[in-house]
Amino acid sequence: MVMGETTGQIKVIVARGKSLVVRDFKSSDPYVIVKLGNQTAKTKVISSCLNPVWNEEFSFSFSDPAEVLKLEVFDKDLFKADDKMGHAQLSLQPLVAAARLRQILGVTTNGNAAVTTITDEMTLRKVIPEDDNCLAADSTINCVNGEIVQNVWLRLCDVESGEIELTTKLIYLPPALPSK
Ligand SMILES: [Ca+2]
Repeated sequence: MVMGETTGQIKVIVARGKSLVVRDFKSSDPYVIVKLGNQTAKTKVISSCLNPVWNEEFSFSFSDPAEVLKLEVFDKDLFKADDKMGHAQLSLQPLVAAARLRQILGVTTNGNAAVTTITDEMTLRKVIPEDDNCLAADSTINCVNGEIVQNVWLRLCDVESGEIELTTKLIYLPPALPSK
């Protein structure tokens, strides 16, 4: 951990898209804009593809409580404004909460060998699709080689079809706020 650090850091991997909508004649040229607070990142454009693979990684800083991660998908066009292909969002709080839990339990383990806690490879938490999230399927938060990782398929809103697969990884957890 970095001393004096007040914000956390996460890595967002935009993995791929599935069944995206047609915005040109037969296909689209999709790219994704990812936003967290006032930070913005953009994937490359993949030409003529409705099931694109990006596998691009971005880092964002965040504080606790974390802002909501927002995604917008567009079809790149050369001679007119890019067309919308839907949007989605993901709450980072389950990832942050899982990391906090691991931190707390990790500290306990050091002083008490009898307590069985989190191993290097296990599922910490499951997040299920609900009305107030964009999940297309159950999402798990896992501890993988000591890193807290969430894999998720997000269903795009305001569009006929399309899903985006993301992986979020916690790089650095901000200090917990003092309790009031
Ligand atoms: Ca296009």
